[in-house]
Amino acid sequence: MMTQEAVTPIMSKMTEFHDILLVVIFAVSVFVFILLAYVFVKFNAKANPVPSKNSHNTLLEIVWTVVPVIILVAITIPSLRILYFSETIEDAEMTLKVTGNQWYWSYQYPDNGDISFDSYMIPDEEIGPGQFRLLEVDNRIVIPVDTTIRVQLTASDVIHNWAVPAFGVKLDAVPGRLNENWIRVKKIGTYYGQCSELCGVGHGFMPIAVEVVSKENFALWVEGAKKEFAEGGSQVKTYAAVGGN
Ligand SMILES: [Cu+2]
Repeated sequence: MMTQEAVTPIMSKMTEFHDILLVVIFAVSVFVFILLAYVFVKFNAKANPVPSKNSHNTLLEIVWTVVPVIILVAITIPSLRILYFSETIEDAEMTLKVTGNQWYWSYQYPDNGDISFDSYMIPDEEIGPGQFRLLEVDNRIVIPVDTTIRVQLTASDVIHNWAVPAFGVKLDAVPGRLNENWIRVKKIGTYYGQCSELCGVGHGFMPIAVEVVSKENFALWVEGAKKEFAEGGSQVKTYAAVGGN
């Protein structure tokens, strides 16, 4: 609810957790609202002309300290569980290396013939019908469906952040560091994300577009992309451009 449809195991867990938190937040808000309303009605100057002189109530103070602490600890446990889950990469079938640059992304496929390319946003004046403004790129990432992919992140200049909401990935790309995460996308489709670390004047103009295709079509794309990049040639890097639909 309210988040993009979850297409990876990490995002499924995050969405479940989000829906639980929503109930907790709602319950706390309603409780506080009822208390306030009670005070407004019962203790205003008209209804309660002689105010009480109490300034302490030990039991009440312990309760209003301990109960929030219990709630926070209860939230921490599932939260940390998801964090560890996202950082434990089991049996990755391939690696996607992502490098943030001012202001575009570079992608490398070390397990697929070491394909590498840059991915720039399509500027407004070149945007075509059906393309999302500020989200579409010249070279989309293409990855296979139902495949565990290790995502490695770094940057060449300043800190960027590779964030794709439907994948539940939002991780800093830091110069001199290699951060890791993993994805396993269960649904063929096109997914978008954006740089989510303020990285300079072009921060809002380095989107992420990911095309998730069947394993067969991915193999086809790899063959096409290898040739294109070897020839240092044209911008034919999306799956559709090498004969897909
Ligand atoms: Cu950036």
